[in-house]
Amino acid sequence: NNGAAKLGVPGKIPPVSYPLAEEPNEIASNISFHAKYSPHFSPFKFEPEQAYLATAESVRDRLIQQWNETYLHYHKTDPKQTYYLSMEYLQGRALTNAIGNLGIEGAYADALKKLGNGLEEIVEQEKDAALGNGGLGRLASCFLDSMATLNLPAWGYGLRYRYGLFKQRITKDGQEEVAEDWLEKFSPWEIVRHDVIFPVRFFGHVEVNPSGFRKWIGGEVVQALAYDVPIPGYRTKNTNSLRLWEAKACAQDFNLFLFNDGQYESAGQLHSRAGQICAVLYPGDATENGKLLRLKQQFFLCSASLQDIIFRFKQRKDASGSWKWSEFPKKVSVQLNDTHPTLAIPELMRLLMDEEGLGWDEAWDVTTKTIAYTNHTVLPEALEKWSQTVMWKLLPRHMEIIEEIDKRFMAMIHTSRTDLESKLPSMRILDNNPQKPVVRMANLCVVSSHTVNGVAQLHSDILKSELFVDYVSIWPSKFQNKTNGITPRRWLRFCSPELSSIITKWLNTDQWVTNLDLLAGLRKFADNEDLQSEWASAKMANKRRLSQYILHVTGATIDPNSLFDIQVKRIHEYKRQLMNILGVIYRYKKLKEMKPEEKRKMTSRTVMIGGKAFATYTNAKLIVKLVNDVGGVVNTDPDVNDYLKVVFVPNYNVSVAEMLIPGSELSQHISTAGMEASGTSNMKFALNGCLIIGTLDGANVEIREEIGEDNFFLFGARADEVPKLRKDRENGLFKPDPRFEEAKQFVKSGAFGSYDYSPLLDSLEGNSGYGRGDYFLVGHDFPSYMDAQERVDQAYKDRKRWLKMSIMSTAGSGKFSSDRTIAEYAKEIWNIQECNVP
Ligand code: HBZ
Repeated sequence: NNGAAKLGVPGKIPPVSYPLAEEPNEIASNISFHAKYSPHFSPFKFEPEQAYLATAESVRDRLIQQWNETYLHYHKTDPKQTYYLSMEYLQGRALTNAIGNLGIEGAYADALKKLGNGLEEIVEQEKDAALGNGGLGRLASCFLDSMATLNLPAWGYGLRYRYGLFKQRITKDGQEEVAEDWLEKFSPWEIVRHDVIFPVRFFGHVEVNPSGFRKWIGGEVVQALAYDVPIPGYRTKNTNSLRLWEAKACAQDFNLFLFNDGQYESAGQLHSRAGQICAVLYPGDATENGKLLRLKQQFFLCSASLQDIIFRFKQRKDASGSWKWSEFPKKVSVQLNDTHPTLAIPELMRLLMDEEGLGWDEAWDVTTKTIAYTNHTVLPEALEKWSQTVMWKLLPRHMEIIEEIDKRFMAMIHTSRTDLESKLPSMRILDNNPQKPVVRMANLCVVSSHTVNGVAQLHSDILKSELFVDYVSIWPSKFQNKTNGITPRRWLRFCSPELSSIITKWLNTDQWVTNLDLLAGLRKFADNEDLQSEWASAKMANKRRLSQYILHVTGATIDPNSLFDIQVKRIHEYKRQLMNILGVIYRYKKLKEMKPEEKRKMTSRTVMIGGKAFATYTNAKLIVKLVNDVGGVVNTDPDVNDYLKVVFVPNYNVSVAEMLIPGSELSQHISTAGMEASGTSNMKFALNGCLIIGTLDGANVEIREEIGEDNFFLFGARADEVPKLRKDRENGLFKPDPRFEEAKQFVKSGAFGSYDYSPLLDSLEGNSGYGRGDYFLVGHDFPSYMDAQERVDQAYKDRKRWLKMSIMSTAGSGKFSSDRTIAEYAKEIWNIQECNVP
């Protein structure tokens, strides 16, 4: 282990002169240089694919320079640093973001033109890095962007999955999942650090020596190898790192004897087992094997990251040339992105006690002052619980530590909070139910973290009043809210350059890109006809671009003059895509019944729905199938085609979002109140001047407050009404709206084919139980949803009013910058300051 190299501290490399190109001719020659001397294809080819890689490598040179300066500066100044631990990052593409943040898009576009290529075409060559599922993963990526932009010494840690989120294909049977090989043709954005490698153990047993010292030994050991991805800030030198771990076996794990004996599979068994760890994002965990693999992934991330963090802490010695462990929380803060990296808690305890020789109290003090936890869900089925049996097998020493934490927590309750004794069964970390003993990861996080936060005000309130209510009385100041945010760079400045220039022109500054509150300055122009007409043409340009894209990927022709109504997010029953499509079905039926003169009064709509369903989530997949089938019928029905089109947008991902959101006019955020922790696409749509139809759920509540209730199409039950509505339904008190019945009946009649949709339709019937009895209250909210849609149609007919509402949405979006969110984390949880690279 070469410490200096591990830190990336320059000094060993002899001075080198490699001028970074500044003007288009030099850049063009630099790109050609990469095409020639770091070739990835046969020579003499310079097609878009090669041009992309050469361009990316040329941009990467600049990032590496800033990156090295950042490393060195952090090393010298030794500030307190935050480490964001997340099993997921949804980075999307990097090229536009990198040149945009560096402020060299013009020069690169000109350079590429000289080489006969268009920048737009080149950036399309890049595959999305989709190392995440949805909102939680994309949030982590937005946070990285803001941490670098705010010059915060903060790093991300994650896993380098070989196959990220699957590619969604739509066939006649609905969704099909295909492995997505984002590394197939090499990623220019990752740099392997062959010198940054740590051992990670699994299985084995705990050995106790005569003095009572405990040590975890045996089992199997794999190596965690670091791959670093540069994270440039916007117009700043600070370039942080996203460190992704890959699992590797050692050469000595390859059994040459067996291989030479012809037993090829046995010979490479350890290599193939190591390879499984980072093979896929979220391996199916329906089987015992799947569960074990997912737990291995989680521990692998935690152990490698903490070893690296401790190594760095020890490198940055104080003046006396050593370190004090009590200083650790003053130099290190660790944020857990949901419970997925919870094992960081017992692993930090183990490293401090068994490897560094600290006693329990000292180790516990360091751990609890270091770790903070973000919760992203209150859905009971999404709260992680790990089988104690599996944990004892895979991580015996960690289970000892978890038992001890649990024991000490109980002792504390018995001695100082006897009033909570009756609550202990649900507050404990261990659930020792003999049928199925489990570890409750969220409870472990709450007990062991100095801070616990929710991701929107309503969600944080629910955490305090329901999920974690009993802990609040012990540690009232432990609980905070940190309303999510999105990066305005990717989600406005780069994805909608047209609208961005208009904003810059009217605000007379481009400072809004890093100070999003300045958008409020647009309010006073919301009625201005000139702004409105510029706004409308930027929107129209984006709608045209989107129409071309839809034609390209689905073959559907859509009219850019129709209202573009979009719902894109993971498919889940609580997000209620089913309510959306039933509304469309009702609309279609009515259109078919109308006389031509009645039809002509209707607002013409294009409804786009997109999102991936988890591979084993049957009802979610049925929703995908239904939307596609409805599209198939509606889009080929000449009776309605001037008024309605329904498109399922395949393979929704970050890049597709960058195309859809700027072209949207109405977006749907219609989850059952209390179930969507925050939502973040709602913020992206509002920022792009798209109006929201939505429930009072998650961040919708705050968005509506910021942009004004007149600019938000609200409907549906409030979170506090939901429990009673479910009860009422059980008691037979629910009376369905005729429109709801008519829509369901129309599906049953076979209007969209003979496919068996009964599991979906049945989920809306009955009166009890989860997944039955319309748990998500689609029936209850349907009439107010349809009324809100009626208000949308009316509002769209008044062009001036609509444009004003659209401008007001953008103007009111300042709060939802992830810069604001991250500044709050830095000040109120991490206690870190900016560390500007000179
Ligand atoms: O996190 C989402 C919430 O549903 C959404 O409301 C919120 O805005 C967002 C960011 O805070 N949660 C997820 O995206 N969750 C997951 O993707 C997930 C992944 C693996 C799991 C469980 C959940 O095991």
